[in-house]
Amino acid sequence: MKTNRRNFIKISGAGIGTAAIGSSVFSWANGDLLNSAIPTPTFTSKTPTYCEVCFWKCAGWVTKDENGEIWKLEGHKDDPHCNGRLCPRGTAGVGMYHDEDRLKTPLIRVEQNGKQVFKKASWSEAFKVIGDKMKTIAKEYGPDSMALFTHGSGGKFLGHTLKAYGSYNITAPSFAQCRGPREVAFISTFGEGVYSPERTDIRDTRCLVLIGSHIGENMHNGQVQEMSEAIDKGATIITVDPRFSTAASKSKFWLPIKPSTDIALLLAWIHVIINEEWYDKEYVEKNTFGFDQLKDHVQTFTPEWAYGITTIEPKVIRETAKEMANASPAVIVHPGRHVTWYGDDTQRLRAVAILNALLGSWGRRGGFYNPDKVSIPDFPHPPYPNPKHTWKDAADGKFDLATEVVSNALVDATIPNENRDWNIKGWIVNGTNLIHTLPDQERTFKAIEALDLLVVIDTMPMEITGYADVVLPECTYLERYDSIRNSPHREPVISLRMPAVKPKYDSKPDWWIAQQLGFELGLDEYFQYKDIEEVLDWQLKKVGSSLAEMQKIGVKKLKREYDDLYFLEGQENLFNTNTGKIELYATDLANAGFPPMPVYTEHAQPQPGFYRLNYGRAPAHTFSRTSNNPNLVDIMPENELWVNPKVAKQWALKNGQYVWLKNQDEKVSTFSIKVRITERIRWDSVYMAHGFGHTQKKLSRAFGKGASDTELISNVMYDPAMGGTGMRGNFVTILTEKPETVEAS
Ligand SMILES: Nc1nc2c(c(=O)[nH]1)N[C@H]1C(S)=C(S)[C@@H](COP(=O)(O)OP(=O)(O)OC[C@H]3O[C@@H](n4cnc5c(=O)[nH]c(N)nc54)[C@H](O)[C@@H]3O)O[C@H]1N2
Ligand SMILES: Nc1nc2c(c(=O)[nH]1)N[C@H]1C(S)=C(S)[C@@H](COP(=O)(O)OP(=O)(O)OC[C@H]3O[C@@H](n4cnc5c(=O)[nH]c(N)nc54)[C@H](O)[C@@H]3O)O[C@H]1N2
Ligand code: SF4
Ligand SMILES: [Mo]
Repeated sequence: MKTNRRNFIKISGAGIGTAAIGSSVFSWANGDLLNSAIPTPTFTSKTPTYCEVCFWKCAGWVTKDENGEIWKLEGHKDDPHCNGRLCPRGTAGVGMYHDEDRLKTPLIRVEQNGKQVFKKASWSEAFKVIGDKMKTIAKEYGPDSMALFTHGSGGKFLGHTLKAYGSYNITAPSFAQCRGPREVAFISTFGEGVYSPERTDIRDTRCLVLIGSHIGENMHNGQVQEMSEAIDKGATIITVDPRFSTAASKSKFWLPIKPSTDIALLLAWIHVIINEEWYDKEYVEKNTFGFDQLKDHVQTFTPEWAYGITTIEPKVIRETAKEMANASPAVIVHPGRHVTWYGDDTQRLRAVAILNALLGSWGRRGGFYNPDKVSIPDFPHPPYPNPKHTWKDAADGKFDLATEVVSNALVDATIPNENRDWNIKGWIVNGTNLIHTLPDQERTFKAIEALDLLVVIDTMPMEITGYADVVLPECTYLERYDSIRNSPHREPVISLRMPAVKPKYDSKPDWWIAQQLGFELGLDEYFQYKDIEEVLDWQLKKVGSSLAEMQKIGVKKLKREYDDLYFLEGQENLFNTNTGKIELYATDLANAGFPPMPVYTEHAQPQPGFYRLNYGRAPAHTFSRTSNNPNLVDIMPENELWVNPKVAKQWALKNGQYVWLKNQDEKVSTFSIKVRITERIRWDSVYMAHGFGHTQKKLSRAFGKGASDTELISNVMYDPAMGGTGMRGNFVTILTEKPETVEAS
């Protein structure tokens, strides 16, 4: 289906809420300043930071007024992640600091009159409980029976403590619940991953193909800005999404694909581009391995074949393939980010990688650039002990191609299994609300049940803190130093976060928590520094700066060592794959027993009366972490259920009515969700933003607001290659009457 701006205006005019935010998203990226109406106070001081509201990590400044109160947060103009502009969530980051529901002191679980309660504790009491338990675990089961789940900046410090203690079971949900399949697929194809920020050269692209990626609702800052810039410069946007997303509204082509059938579309595009000889012949000849096998492989995957599967007309498939070819090599078939959908995600992302290879976009301007980063040396410490077990020992040879630790495999390794002599016995959970983050909550609860020790480090009382033996309150990013941000970009760049204000209550930074826990465990030799300033200054001096300099400038760009942002004409390219070429035929997948070229698998479709549960991002929120933020609650207090008018009619639903949902496994949503009737969703699916439906009563603004998608994701489609948790194979039916729900915690 072709769209243009006029018919978007019509649609968004008829819609509500998100549609309005949707269009403002891009005007924000075009440079409208959010804070322009605020008068400047008489005296201000500025300290550098980088944002922790999401993982794009934009660098910025914290400005304080004459009373030393935080007055505003703004973007750092030298920072390529943000180009001087924070997104609305980033501007509202100060709400994390002000939130009166914050964790205030360490808490220890105790029994009182036969009931388990949290007792306020001092830090030394809390460390004593944790240290004693960790020493017992090390003695009885081995130190590799401890695991660390961590998401966010402080993970490096705690990871160091865990490795010094003797465990490498350190995992972030951003691999197996998020970008893992694309990293594995791109490493298989090009010998390198996509990384974060993505190495997509969007600002100079002439054609951007978004498959699911809903940039604009997915508010990763620099990426939204570059897409806006590309549109202004006349780039074609092609969006493949069963839902009319904000990105779809900016697109020349919107392909409302039948959910779960993308691989068929990708194979048909590959078929057309090869058979019409629209690929970059010289590039393919010179750089790739396996072209002939690929050509044979796709012969039957015609647009007519794909039409029957995807519902996308053959003419549209050919026309969009031609658009891509016309733009080549300045074309990006975007790899997406949260790509754990249907369990065959590595296969889908391989098809995406192959398409980019055929169009010659890898290593080319307007395609994928070669990023560079500053490597920050570790502060000197003795070597870490070698652990006897890692998660792989519990995975029975599964997920062989995983390039990072698989969170869900650590959960499995925690659930006792009589065929295994090694189980995980203790978790430290830092900055990840596993109850909302991992699908199949029953499994998460089963693992938590089996633990001897659960330590949770968070800024807020979240669902996961309710299950902890010990809760440690971290101070917010505005109150602390952290590790140097050295993410890869077009130019190597570093950024400093330092405290703008003193930690509120009895909260402490992760670097301090990690060091004190190290002392408690007798690992003093690994922590031979007075404080973090000593470590940062030492590290910064190694890379040509200093703490004093970074405190003043916040962001420092360094020179690229080589002129290799793009491939040079006439240059021989060597890729880090088995063949040294871009592998259209993936030898590592073949060696591990997986299909070396992408295959389409048919997935289950909803039964009558059920709808596929689709979910995604809301521009004003980040996962479950901002739903209590006083500044953001005002913009979006709850999520809504997008329902097609045809479905609404069948169920006699009205706009604004509250309903409950029940999935294929009889899981019922704890809370109700408000119906939003809209043409923007297909009739076979319903849609909601992730991150709502909090059951933690201590979240005074977020408790009971909206519904949780995670509660309804009990069917997980595991990616056999790398352990990713496909979450989109769940179906829900609508309950208009209040069911007997579980009592919330
Ligand atoms: N505001 C905001 N922005 C964020 C975040 C946030 O929390 N808040 N989180 C960040 C993070 S960590 C990530 S990983 C990214 C995630 O953002 P993306 O990687 O862009 O999004 P996905 O979750 O993969 O995709 C969601 C889109 O996929 C569509 N979709 C559903 N099923 C199918 C299908 O079968 N085929 C196709 N083609 N499309 C389908 C949905 O309709 C929806 O529009 O967002 C980042 N940006
Ligand atoms: N059902 C479902 N599951 C998903 C997704 C989905 O869309 N739907 N998305 C997946 C994706 S793409 C990702 S990347 C993951 C994200 O998963 P998570 O990162 O686990 O996401 P959040 O739910 O925001 O949990 C973050 C936790 O960190 C805490 N926190 C915030 N700031 C700080 C801090 O400075 N220090 C500490 N110690 N804690 C802090 C918050 O209070 C919150 O408890 O979730 C994945 N899981
Ligand atoms: S994109 Fe927004 S929320 Fe994310 S780091 Fe940047 S300013 Fe913060
Ligand atoms: Mo993510």
